[in-house]
Amino acid sequence: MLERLSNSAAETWARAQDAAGQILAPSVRLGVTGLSRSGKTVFITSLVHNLLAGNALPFFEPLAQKRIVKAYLEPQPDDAVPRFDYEANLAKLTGPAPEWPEGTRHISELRLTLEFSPTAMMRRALGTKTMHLDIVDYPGEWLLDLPLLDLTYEEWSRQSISQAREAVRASAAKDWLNFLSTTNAVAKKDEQVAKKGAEIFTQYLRKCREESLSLSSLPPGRFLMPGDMAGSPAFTFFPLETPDNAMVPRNSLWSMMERRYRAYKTHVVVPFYRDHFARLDRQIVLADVLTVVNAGAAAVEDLERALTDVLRCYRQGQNAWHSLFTGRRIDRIVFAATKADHLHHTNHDRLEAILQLIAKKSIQRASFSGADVRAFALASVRVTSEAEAKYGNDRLPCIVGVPVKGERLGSRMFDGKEQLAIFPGDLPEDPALALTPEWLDSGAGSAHFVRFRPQKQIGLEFGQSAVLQHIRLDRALNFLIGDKLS
Ligand SMILES: Nc1nc2c(ncn2[C@@H]2O[C@H](COP(=O)(O)OP(=O)(O)OP(=O)(O)O)[C@@H](O)[C@H]2O)c(=O)[nH]1
Ligand SMILES: [Mg+2]
Repeated sequence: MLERLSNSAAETWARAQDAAGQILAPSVRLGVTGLSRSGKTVFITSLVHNLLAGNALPFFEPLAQKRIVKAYLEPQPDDAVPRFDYEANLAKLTGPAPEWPEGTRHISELRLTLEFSPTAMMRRALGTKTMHLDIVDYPGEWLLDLPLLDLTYEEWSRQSISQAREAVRASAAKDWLNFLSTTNAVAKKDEQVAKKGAEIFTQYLRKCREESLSLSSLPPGRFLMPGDMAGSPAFTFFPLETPDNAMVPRNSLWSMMERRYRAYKTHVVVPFYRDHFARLDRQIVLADVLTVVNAGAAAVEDLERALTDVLRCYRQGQNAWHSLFTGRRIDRIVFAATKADHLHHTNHDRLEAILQLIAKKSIQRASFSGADVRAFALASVRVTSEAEAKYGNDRLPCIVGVPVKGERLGSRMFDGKEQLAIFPGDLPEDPALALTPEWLDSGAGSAHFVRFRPQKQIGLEFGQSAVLQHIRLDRALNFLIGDKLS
């Protein structure tokens, strides 16, 4: 396996280009990832829009200090990666009938160029400087594949089967475990069994991802998020119980699965690592933490496991495969809890504290050091406002918004026009309490969440430009790139 990991000519060329470009105008490659529906597309669209429009980002120091002279989009440096469809996404969010952008299934990239005046007097005297911000949007499912590079097929099979037997996965895993119990690993290889097994295994992973379970750690990532190679043999495998026999026949199902697992790593995981992951400077990992908290203790634990795995990928020098690539070094990582506008502002700090605690535990579990890791709670696009509702003698802090058509709350179904004020519930002040199984599984955490529509921009009909409201986007941005603009 390892010899296949050696640097390819393409990688060397990409790096030479990177290095040459750095001299003319430095670039920062920012990876934006998170599981499906975590809010990557909306995050990038809002971030770029707010920077291009010079909107209020009071905690983004370079802008607050009026040092950003110009911001504009430029063609991206990587010809083989699709461009992030910024214009279409923005048009959806800010059109006359605003909608959320479509889900995305591929990696994409966008280059935003910033001209800025440096902070130091001496450097400022030399004029403005230019920095390219290359934003790379890729599925978190692919990132969670990187740990597979350290696992043999046998180790991965053992791990996957023992996870499938965990109580929380019991109902989702039933069909898959039944199939496994009737499958003989040393029987003759059979393409139809391979196909069927991969299908049932994928269905199981899909069920684990559904909102009621909201599990995060579900490799192989391309089973859920295939990209371009869907249906190829490298995708047609599944875990098997380790056979007792010392000698496994070469034409057995086990050997076939083992070879395909290796092919998956060679043709899918390694190229992703080499061409994208190893070239990043900064990383933000988005997570829909509220949905995870709502799903209960097992989902939170799985998020923690996923973040631990993510951090292990960044432990440079400690992974066997890491040393084979001379990648850039990620020195700042943000974990962000998205959609904070589902909570009243009095709960934003609490949500952030919960994610901070999850991150802290993950850092410990991964024995991670080497990059500065921060946690933020944010809403890339704020679509709710706040109000107080009288309830008996109490006044409840509510959020107000227009639920997406077809959303339900109890027996009520929404038409996409009606406005709703709900009390979304309170997170505990002490984050440690919020992470106890007692609280998570007591139902106390299951706030009433519905998806809200983006709001119509006021003033558009008078020719004013759109302003995407956000919550704390500027703080995350300042940590991610503020220092590069000093
Ligand atoms: N209220 C609120 N909802 C948000 C916000 N960001 C994202 N959402 C919701 O989350 C959904 C998914 O957001 P996307 O940005 O498309 O998520 P993604 O990670 O790009 O998803 P995939 O492309 O499917 O992987 C949206 O359709 C919205 O319903 C936010 O800031 N506030
Ligand atoms: Mg997307």
